[in-house]
Amino acid sequence: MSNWSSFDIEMMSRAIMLAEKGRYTTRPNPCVGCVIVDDGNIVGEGYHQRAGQGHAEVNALKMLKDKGLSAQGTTAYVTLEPCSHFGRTPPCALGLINANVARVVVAVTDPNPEVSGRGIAMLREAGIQVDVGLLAEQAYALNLGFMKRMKTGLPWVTVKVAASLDGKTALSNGVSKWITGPAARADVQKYRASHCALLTGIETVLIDDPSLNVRVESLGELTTQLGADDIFQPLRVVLDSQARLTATAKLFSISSPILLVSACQYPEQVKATFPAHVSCLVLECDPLGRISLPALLAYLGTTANSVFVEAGATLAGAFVAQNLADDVVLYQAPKILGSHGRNMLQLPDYTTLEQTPSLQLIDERSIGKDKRYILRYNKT
Ligand code: AOF
Ligand code: ZN
Repeated sequence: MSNWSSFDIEMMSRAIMLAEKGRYTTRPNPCVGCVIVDDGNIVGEGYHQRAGQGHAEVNALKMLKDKGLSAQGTTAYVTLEPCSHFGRTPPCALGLINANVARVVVAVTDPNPEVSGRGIAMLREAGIQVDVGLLAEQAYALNLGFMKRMKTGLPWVTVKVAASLDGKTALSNGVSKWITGPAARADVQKYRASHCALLTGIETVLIDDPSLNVRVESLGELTTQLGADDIFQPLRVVLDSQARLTATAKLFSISSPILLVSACQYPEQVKATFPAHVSCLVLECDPLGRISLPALLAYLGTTANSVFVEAGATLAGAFVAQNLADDVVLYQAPKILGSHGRNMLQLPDYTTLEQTPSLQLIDERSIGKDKRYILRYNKT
């Protein structure tokens, strides 16, 4: 359908706004919002808060029920196709059918192979009018990671870089603290909090000894909105091809899960000192002895919608050079570190402009005294 009324647009915008509230808590499920309208009035609304809990439609229908209202003859606006499968919860399509909803407006179809059009078919078979495609682009953008993983089995990859105006991350002698300011660093915490997995390399762990967790106190108003218990700690992934890491790393002192990926087994006596929240995975290497990033992403894609790469120039550059990044988030500080400073990305020597990565600027803004650019790869 293409002739949407301004009322339809207003209702779906509201459903998208509701879906957005689940951004930090629904993973690996998608963010979904639902608004139920009776005769031009919103009578129920809801969003999916957590995997395992009620879907958006169920929460919206519950609001009606709590008010003692019937959903008979109503219109439901849903940002994602209602599910058709018995997962952790029963099918939402069935819930809408049983509630006698008259019309369902869907923003985007659900690429989950368990659903993928069947929710819409179920509704139509039950005689419900279903209109699809309203504000599809915005609704799709709510769940880039979920959508990509459902379609390809791979997570959405965002590579973070913090650099100077001249694209350097450190002086030639390695001095790097702090290139960007506190506001940019707090912004990074929000990125961490919204991702399923954080990825770094052994060099960064050995040199910087990061915790690589979400620091709740840095999330500002988000914590009051969510409650500290709702803050999700992503899986921390370290690429350590030669199995060099030992249990003294600061990373280990925080109890959220860690995955160490190497090309050979860790020595048994070292492994024995790893705490229980650490697991190890051996993956194949490329001819240069680097862990295969496609194999890594295929593995992470079994559970993670999104991966946030916070690594040095070699690993971050490898994602870019191998065309495996979806977004680059670049924090740029108003500093100049000089031509001998360290490059932000280690990349091949391109000889034609056609070989260089093709990026589109999605967003550009000031964060404190720094700039943040979100660049998206144009994939063919
Ligand atoms: C909907 N409404 O609000 C959401 C949907 O494990 P479950 O039972 O929670 O099912 C998860 C799947 O359901 C998820 O992969 C996606 O296909 C769909 N999510 N569907 O109708 C919702 N969150
Ligand atoms: Zn559902």
